[in-house]
Amino acid sequence: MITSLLCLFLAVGCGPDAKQSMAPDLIVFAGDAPVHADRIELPVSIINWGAVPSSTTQLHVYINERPIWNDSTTRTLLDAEVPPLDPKTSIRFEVEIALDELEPDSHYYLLLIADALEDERNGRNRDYSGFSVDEEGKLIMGCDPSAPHDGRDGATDPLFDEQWHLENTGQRAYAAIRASVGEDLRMTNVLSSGTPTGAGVRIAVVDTGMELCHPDLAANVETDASYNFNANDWHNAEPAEPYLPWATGDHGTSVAGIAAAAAYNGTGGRGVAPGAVLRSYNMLAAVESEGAYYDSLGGSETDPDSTLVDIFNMSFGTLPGEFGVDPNEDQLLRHGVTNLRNGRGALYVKSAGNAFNGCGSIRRPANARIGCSSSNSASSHHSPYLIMVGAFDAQGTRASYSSAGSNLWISAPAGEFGYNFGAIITTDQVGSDRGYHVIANYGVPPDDVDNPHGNYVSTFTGTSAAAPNASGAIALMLEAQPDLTWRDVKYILAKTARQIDADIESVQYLVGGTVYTAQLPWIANAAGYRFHNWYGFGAVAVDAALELVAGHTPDALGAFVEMETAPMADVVSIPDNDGAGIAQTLTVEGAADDANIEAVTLHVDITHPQTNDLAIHLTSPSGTESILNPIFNDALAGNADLAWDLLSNAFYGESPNGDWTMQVVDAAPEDEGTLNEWSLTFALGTHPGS
Ligand SMILES: [Ca+2]
Ligand SMILES: [Ca+2]
Ligand SMILES: [Ca+2]
Repeated sequence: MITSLLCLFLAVGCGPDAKQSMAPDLIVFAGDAPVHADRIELPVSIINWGAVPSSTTQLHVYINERPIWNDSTTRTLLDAEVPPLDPKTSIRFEVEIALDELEPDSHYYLLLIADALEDERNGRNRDYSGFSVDEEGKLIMGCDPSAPHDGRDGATDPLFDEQWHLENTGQRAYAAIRASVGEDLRMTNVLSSGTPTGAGVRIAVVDTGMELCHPDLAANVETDASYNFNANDWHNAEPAEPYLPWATGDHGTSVAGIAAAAAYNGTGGRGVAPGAVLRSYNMLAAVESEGAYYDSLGGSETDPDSTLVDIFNMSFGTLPGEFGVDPNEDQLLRHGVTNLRNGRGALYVKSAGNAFNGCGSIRRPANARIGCSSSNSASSHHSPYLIMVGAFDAQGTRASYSSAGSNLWISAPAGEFGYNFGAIITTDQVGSDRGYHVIANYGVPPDDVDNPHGNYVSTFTGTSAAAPNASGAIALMLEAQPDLTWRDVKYILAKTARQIDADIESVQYLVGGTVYTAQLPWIANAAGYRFHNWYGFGAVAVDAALELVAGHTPDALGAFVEMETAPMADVVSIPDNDGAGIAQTLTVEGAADDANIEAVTLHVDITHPQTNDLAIHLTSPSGTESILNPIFNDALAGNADLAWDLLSNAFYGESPNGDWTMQVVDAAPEDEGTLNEWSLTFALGTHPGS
């Protein structure tokens, strides 16, 4: 069950204090209105997702001239009291507004206020992008295809010079501090030759929505391929038009531009793969998120047909605390890598998470150095079918928020927050009065010479921004060689990744008088792959990846074999506050002599009153060590029993045969527990030249 709340991996964290959760408490949506000679009748739908406590709560819908966040002078054109609305119910009613109140070529906002909800900035009481009135007086909902464009020289992208993530020249990217030259996607050859562009490769942006008519996206949007899961709930919404009604940013519109905004068209910047084919599934805004999850990720052949997708961009996470394998989700992803792309397998590209700094409970000094919640601690994040993407900044080191974990595959640029240090410049909701910049007072202004209509932002960040950079890079690879399997793509990304931040030091503490290593430096495993829990195999290096694609025979990694060991089931005490911990060895035999590890999953069962005091290390027969769970992992706070699956990519390419050692360390005094059982599952192939 995907019962946990999905949340966006934008700059804000994914957790109890998250300011951007998937579901606002209330959603309001305006439909197409009949226009009379003197007035319009605007249908308004409101859905109470269940957080607004009772039908006695007073709701008001306002139509304002401007969003309220930064403009207290906005004029209210209409104030309508809404009939009582119980949780989990929706209502539709009509408001009338006189045409002589509205000005042509203007945009109007719906504001929903519930008297029981106080904070207007937390997404409860908030603005929604209501409607525009064009010059002829016609009402336009959502993205306006007739909105003015930049009209610049079509051979250029005016914001490209500031897009450090594509070509880092030490620019400021509208922030205070310059970027560090060369810390980018290393795609100089692609930029100078103009190819490949990702042409013909289909990317699904599984997200909040997408403005299909955005001037830097429209050319790449596949007609009638997108899907609005709320078409039945949002009156008059088109099924193939998944735009988001709120005015203060559409996460999916910004994610889409990073992967595949158009190039050489005289507007905005450009995407990594400016010729890729885009579609949007607004799963994160769906009222029924569980069905939408499967339908969005390759599990549906109609309404929508997601089986046609090559790359699923998943810039979202589940809230930490889902530790077991979800059999349905496992089956969905397995179906996708087995059957889609004519059996070559779809690519599932997922954000690692933004929880490095976000300790929801106790924050210990170690958390500042090794992170708060591990990326390994969320449902599905241990799936070998995913490509988990961490974030680096314009200085070429880990972005401050980027969750660490042995489950990471690769890192991609995403930056910081765009104030002191640069973030990502990408597409924003069309118009200077809609989008992320409405509530941010820094970054590229919505009237800048290179952003004259406010269609772009320079403050988009989080591992949400890293994933679409990787998706774009994969689109380039798939155009260059459409026969690559999903495993070929992972192999090439790992093989060509660029080591960044090479001098990270290990982190050691005295635990009960023993020196305990809580974080490793970069390691090189026995197959020659470098790995670090902050970056996976390193930063995506596009030119190098394309060079290897050119010399790589597709489907050359041998049969994909999954092999599970018998469990080690001796119940043993975990020594309290002891840096040596308890270690057990499990002997693996029977894999082919030439078998290469593609992933290792540890299933572990532990009983302990404070599982977040525990670290879990795994060492391969070749002597490669990986920390699968760091000490003081905030995601475990409050869990006394762990039946957990943890993925490590650190052993990629090694042989599985031999003695595997697992170590469990309890790093805090008091509270003692037992290790009950563990086993390993291997994904195996046979790699070229090994
Ligand atoms: Ca452009
Ligand atoms: Ca905007
Ligand atoms: Ca203890």
